Parts: sequence; structure tokens; C-alpha cells
Amino acid sequence: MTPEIKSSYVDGAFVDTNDDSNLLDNRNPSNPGEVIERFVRADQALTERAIDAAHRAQPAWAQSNPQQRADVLDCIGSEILVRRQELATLLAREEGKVVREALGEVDRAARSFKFYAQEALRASGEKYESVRTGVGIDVTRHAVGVVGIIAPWNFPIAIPAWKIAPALCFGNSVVFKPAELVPSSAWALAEIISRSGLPAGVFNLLIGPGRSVGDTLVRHPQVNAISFTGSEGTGRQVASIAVQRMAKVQLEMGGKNPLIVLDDADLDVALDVAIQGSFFSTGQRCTASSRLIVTEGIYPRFIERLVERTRALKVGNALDATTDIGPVVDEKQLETDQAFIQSGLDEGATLACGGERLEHPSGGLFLTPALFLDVQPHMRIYREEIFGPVLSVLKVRDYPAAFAAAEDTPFGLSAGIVTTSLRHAEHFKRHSSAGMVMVNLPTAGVDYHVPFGGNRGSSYGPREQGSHAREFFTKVKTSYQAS
Ligand code: UN1
Repeated sequence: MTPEIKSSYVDGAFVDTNDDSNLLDNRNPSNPGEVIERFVRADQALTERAIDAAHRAQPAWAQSNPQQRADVLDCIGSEILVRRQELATLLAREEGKVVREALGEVDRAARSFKFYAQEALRASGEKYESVRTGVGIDVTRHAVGVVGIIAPWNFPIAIPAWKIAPALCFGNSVVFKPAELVPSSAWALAEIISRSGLPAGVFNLLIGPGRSVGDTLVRHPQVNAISFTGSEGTGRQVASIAVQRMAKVQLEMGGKNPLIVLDDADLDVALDVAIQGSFFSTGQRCTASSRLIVTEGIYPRFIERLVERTRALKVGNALDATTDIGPVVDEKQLETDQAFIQSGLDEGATLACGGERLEHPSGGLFLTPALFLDVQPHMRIYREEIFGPVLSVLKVRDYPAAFAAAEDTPFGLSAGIVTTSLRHAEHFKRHSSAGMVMVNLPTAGVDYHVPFGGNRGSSYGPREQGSHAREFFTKVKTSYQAS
């Protein structure tokens, strides 16, 4: 069957697909010969058209009443929920996450829209008395304007949802650029949004490369704010350009998240938390635990069982219900993962299991989860974000040594501890410098209604998600009035 050709959505309409000179093939990493859909790539001229449409549509949308915004957002959330199985299957096909996880992600996307549907009704301001007699003060929040959204490939629907929903909720218009590896979920979301009652121009989708579409978004004077999730390198470039022209910017970037396992940990909890946080979603999460820091009392028992559990994980087609871990997203990421595994070996770490490319007739990009022991803190596998199923274990003496090791990173997104000690749990929650702290839970897998984000090289700008998203998606006005 010839795959369907789809296109960007600009100013209330899907763009003509007649020009097929620059097509993007969306391939299934479980079966790279399969092209799921094809897309006409957007270029700079189309990006400028989308920005212009968003700019023209935004003032009226900002004036729409809260009920209108709530209805639109709720309608989008409801349709996502009704179509969850179909959307999750599509997501699993294009990104390689197993269907069970894809369903969780689709639900999360729907819930984000429903959360911001309610949030639209809670828009409020503050009233102050002036220090001068006879003067009143109002502090109100207003839309920022046109928001450029640049999303990564690893959460093809949830991350777009948790950026688009608050942007629309607070009266902004949106130009959304998904990662080129996952255009199908983005297109499905745009199609749902196109039928939600949103006025033309308020939401636009551009499927195209970073170097033309992304770059134009970041540089264009009519884009008032950029919300970006992706690599630290690209994040720095985005910020330096956006800040030069004084646009607002919100960045979510990498992580090298530690998970501490203390002697007093419940062994089964520690194993579940370590396996899930490190290897699920093929380790392709900025919140994945890639550094396991284990105290010496529990080390031998824990490692023996961890190796067993890691070996038992079934790697395969994301659509197969018995698969634990789907494929790596593409050839390039697979090469990166393999190069990191080689660097671990070269630097003298011991590969206890995994790290092998599985040969499969489909040509699926299957890599068995790699577990490195005898890791030293200076090694690249321990310091740099890999974004694959590669876990480095560091053995330490006690909690203070574990805490110091956890903190020794240029990142600061998520940090976890497995312990039954209230004292250590409390200390860790209080003193960890990560933006999100997990006690007896995996470092990855977060709720949709509370702030998401980190510190240092992981995040920049105001937090995403929940009511805190208001900080980024609105600006503050202070009005004085003499009575
Ligand atoms: C999660 O762990 O539930 O890119 C979410 C990422 C993050 C999202 C992680 N921004 O992996």
C-alpha cells in the first residue's frame, strides 16, 4: 500500500500536498522498511505564513471568553481519550515506545488539555491598595502573543500537549514544530485541534527541519516566546538567539539522573524502580535514571538480581504485547548508543550484560539494555547524557558518599532514592539540587498537573505544566488608578 501524503496546517487549513519535491518519510523503527506516512516538508516561506497567521489571529483569541477557551481545550482532550488506542498504536509505530507506555502517554496528553480547560476558568488577578491615598492597583495577567513550540521525538504527543494546551489556555496563538522523526502523532493532534472550534490561525503545525522551520521560528520578531524541549546543545543556541531579540524562552534539555539505592532499601522496590527508570521507553527520556549509585552493603545482592532482571527484559517490536523494550528511535541514535557502549569498554568499565544489537529479519533497531559495573565518575558513560538503554553503576560506601556522587553532575532534572529510612529520604528531598526528587519511585514518569523541570544544564526559564505554566505563558501588567 502506498503511504498517504500529509502536510502542515496553517491559518485554519491543511496545506496542498501537490508539491511532492521535498517529502519526509516517517519510518517505523521496529520495522524500518515500513513507511507509515509521508509528509510534504514545510520551508521558510510557509513558516513565515504560519507566523503571520498566528500574529493576526492572536488578539481576538486573547479576548475570547474563558468558557470558549475551556470548551475548545476540553473538546480536544475528549477526542484524544476516545481515540486513545488508535493514537497509541500510531505513536508506538513511529517512535518505538511499547503500546502500554504509548497509551499512558496519550492519556497524559488528553489530561493536559482537560487540566488547562479548567485552568482557563481560573484566570485571576490581584488587587492592591497603593501606598498613595486614593489610588488603587490591579495586577493582571495577559497572553504573551505568538508562541513557537519546538518539541522532541521521545514524547510525540504528551510534550506537544503540555506546551500547546497552556499556550492556548492563556490566550496565545501557537506555531508548533514537531521533531521530524515523529510527524504522525503531531499531525493527528493537529487534525483533532482543527475540529475543536478554535479560530483559524490560532494554532499552526509545521512539519519540517530545524534548520529552516525551527530557525525561522526562533529568529522571527513576531514570535514572542519559544518553548523548546530537546538537546542541551540546541537549547543553548535557541536561547542565545531568542534572548538577543528579547523573546521569552523556556528550555527543557538533558539529564543524567542519579538513582541512589541504600543498604536499607526494600530490594524488590529497588529493582523495579531501577529497571523502569533506566530501561523503559528504551532509556529515551530526559528523566531516565542513567546513574545508579549503590551503597556497598546491598551491592552484591542487588547487582546479582539486577543483572538477572536486565537479562530477562524482552526487546522487540513495539506493537508486540509481550515486548518490554521497543527499538531505538533511529539509526543515528543507535550509533550514538553503541559509541557510548564502546567508550565504556575502552575506559575500563565492565559490561555485565546487554549492549548488543539484535539481528532481526525486520531490521528493527533493537539494542539489548546495557548494564555497566566498575564505573568511575570520570567516565563518559557516567557523565554524559546517552538517551539510550545504558545504565552505569557506581559503588559507594554510605549515604553521604552517595549523596555527593548524585550531586556531581552538570545536569539537575530528576533524582531518586530508594530507602526505608525517613531520615535519609527527608535529607535527600531537602538537599538534592535536582528540580524533581523521587523517593521509592523511578526518576522518570511524572504527573501532568504539577511543575516539571530542573536546574543547571537541564532546564532554563519558568517551569512547565500545572498552574506554574502560567509564569511562562502570560505576562504581568500593573495598572494604577486614581479614584
Ligand atoms: C516523564 O518522565 O514522565 O523529554 C516525562 C523528556 C521529558 C519528559 C519526561 N521532557 O524525556
